[in-house]
Amino acid sequence: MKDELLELKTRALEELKSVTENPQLEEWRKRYLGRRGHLTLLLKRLPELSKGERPPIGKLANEAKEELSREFQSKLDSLSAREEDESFLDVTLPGRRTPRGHWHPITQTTEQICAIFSRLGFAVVEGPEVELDYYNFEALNMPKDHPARDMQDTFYISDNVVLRTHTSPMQIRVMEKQLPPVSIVAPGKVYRPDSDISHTPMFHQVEGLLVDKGVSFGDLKGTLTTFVHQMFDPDTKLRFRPGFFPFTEPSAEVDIQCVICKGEGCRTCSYTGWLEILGSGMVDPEVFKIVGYDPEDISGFAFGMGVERIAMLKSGVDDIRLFFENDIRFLRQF
Ligand code: 2NM
Repeated sequence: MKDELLELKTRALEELKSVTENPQLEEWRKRYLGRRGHLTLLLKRLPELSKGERPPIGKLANEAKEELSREFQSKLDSLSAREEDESFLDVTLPGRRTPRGHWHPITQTTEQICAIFSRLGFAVVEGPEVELDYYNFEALNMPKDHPARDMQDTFYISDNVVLRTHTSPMQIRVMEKQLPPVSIVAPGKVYRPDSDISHTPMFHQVEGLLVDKGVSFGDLKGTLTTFVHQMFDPDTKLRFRPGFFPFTEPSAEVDIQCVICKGEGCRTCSYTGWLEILGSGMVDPEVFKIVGYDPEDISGFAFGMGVERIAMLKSGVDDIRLFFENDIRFLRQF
């Protein structure tokens, strides 16, 4: 039994040398030191020995068990130390990148529009979304009984307070405070109670105003042509069509050659080759009188555009609602 014991110990220590992983080590422990392990079973056979043999073999067996347990523990320590080393000191791991966000595509488009007008000398002004009926309608030549009020539905907060339906109230606020020359653009959220495939109850606009001595319709055309050429392809064709707004006379709708088919005719432009992107006109003398400007002395032009529509045309997105669902997989693409 003594030879058996020594041989067992040698074999166990030899096998332990080749153990490199924790599960393998656990297998080894079970095989030799477990309840049904080789060494345990051998110890159980001690009573078979004669009285004289039992003490020296017993001692030898206990020493073997202690040695194997010690070696097991030191292997366990070295394996877990190696694991820690690897997780704390592996200098070949790539660095952790800080996740980077970006502005919402509508914010990006708003900034692009405003940047173009900034370079043309326009100041960017912002104001309240909850607005007095006076600034949203009355001062823009739309008194309470005016049929033009039906042109767009309105969210009313109270009799005299509304959610602004356009950003033009800002232009009235600026003209009230400041004498000509005035050149401003007003970006921001506007609200109208429509909701279907092509309308959301909140959307974004940029409206602009330029007032000075001798401002002409030619200045309007030149400014908006420059804008379109900077926002879209520099040789995009434009078309000025007669239109109507209560606050401008004359008024013009601005079409651009379809950005998808370049005027050939496609689904986006309803096979007309043209897309409407702006409303504009010479400011009505009535509006100037309301803010205390003398229409005999100065003149001006104004314009307004929907930011979502421009963002859709520039990016090829065909459903406005995607901008408001905030699905990160959609937004990440901008
Ligand atoms: C538009 C179209 C035409 C406009 C007019 C004014 C103001 F205050 F000067 F009278 N602000 N914005 C205007 C003119 C807006 O949006 C389609």
